Amino acid sequence: MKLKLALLVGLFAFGYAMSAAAGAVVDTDGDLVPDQFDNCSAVANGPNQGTNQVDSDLDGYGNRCDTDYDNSLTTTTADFGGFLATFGTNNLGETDADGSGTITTADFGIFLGKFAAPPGAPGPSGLACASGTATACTP
Ligand SMILES: [Ca+2]
Ligand SMILES: [Ca+2]
Ligand SMILES: [Ca+2]
Ligand SMILES: [Ca+2]
Repeated sequence: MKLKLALLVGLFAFGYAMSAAAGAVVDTDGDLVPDQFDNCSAVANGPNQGTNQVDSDLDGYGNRCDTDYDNSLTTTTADFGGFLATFGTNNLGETDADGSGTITTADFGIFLGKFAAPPGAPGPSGLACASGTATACTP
């Protein structure tokens, strides 16, 4: 009898541990958006940040981690040209990396971060449909 009880308690503990692991929500950047729904899974761009998942070119990578404006999968001087063309404007496109509504030196700092680390690929993104190309990502 005692053995059966111990076995039942053991199974319950095992089942509880497994269900807790299965329900675990991973949010690598701690921005309140779980990784599998986060279009910048390594950079905070959730509800408490101005960007909140904004992805102007719909490629599955949020503006906050996508400085590849021409969708070449690298961040180059060609992308810098795209940035310069909008600098100082109220363009609400993808060069507005921080979602402030104006293209400023803060956005340039984010651009430089990617540019200085070749290839400066967009992402990472937790969305399965993220392509980094002109193909729209519809989760
Ligand atoms: Ca997140
Ligand atoms: Ca994020
Ligand atoms: Ca994007
Ligand atoms: Ca590019």
